[in-house]
Amino acid sequence: MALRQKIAVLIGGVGGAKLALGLANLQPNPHLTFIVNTGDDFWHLGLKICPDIDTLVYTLAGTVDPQLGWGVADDTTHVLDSLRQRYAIDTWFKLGDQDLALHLLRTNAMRGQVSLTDFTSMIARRLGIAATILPMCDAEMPTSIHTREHGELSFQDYFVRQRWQPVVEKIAYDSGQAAGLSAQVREALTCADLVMIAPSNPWLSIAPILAVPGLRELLMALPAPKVAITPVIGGDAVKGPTAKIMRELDLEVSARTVAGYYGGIIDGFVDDLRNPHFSVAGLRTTRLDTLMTDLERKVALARDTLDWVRGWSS
Ligand code: FO1
Repeated sequence: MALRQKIAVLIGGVGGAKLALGLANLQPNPHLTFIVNTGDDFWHLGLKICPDIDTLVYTLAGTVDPQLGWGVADDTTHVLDSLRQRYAIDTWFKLGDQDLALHLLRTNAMRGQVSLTDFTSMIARRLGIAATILPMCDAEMPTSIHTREHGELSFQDYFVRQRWQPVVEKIAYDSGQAAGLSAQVREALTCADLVMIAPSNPWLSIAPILAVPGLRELLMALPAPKVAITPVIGGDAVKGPTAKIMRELDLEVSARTVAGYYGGIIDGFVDDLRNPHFSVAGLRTTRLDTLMTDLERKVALARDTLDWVRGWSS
């Protein structure tokens, strides 16, 4: 492997950001590129909101709200309060004042034809983030959720407004108007010594990335090892609707199901110590502690995963 290892990570929001922090604190530090889900991006109150990108940016900049896992720590809500109290606007989507600053800047930049890729790189540099953060693509590819109770819902309507309670019947990944892979995503994947799939929700966070035209095919053709980490621990997800969605889609809630879902893409799967053993022909598996409750455990999971993959070539 190269002296300074190049790692590309497919990643969603809160769950994936924990692994990102572990990777970012490794010594010696690898060259990291995060390819981030934008299927949950939306326009709200005239602003372009990119929750997963922002969660990663705030996490790596050290400013994320530690309780929520998204938004800025100790943020105020003067703008939102004013919208609600003075103008009777339904403020179902919580936007703190410092967070709003980023949405204002991004909306302004995009109106000026700056791409989301360029804007995100500029913000990451400004906030002193060493890693490269790339949106999965520059075109809008909104994920929509078909529910039993309300029919088709936009992602944030389902996730935040309805608190992911409606029963999911189908998830649709839009690739209609996507321009395809950006040059930056293509280069990051092509040059990577290792590709990782973070323990993010496979159906809500990783599948939209895999739906970017050309990305799945590129991944499958890469010679570099590709490894996913389980988001399912002990028959449940640490946080969020992963297990609930699996049940609603009639899938067994297990790491094996997730490994099968990534079949044809990954060579290795990091399962959790607490899960029952399984084996899949042609897939390397290991079992580690994937519950990233503090920084030490985040770094340990990142380090142990890299050590495991390094062992493949010896
Ligand atoms: N999640 C919530 O559950 N409620 C919110 O009001 C909310 C606001 C919000 C604002 C900015 C941001 O970057 C993220 C925000 N999130 C909120 C989290 C986010 O919408 C979801 O976790 C992701 O979209 C799923 O990955």
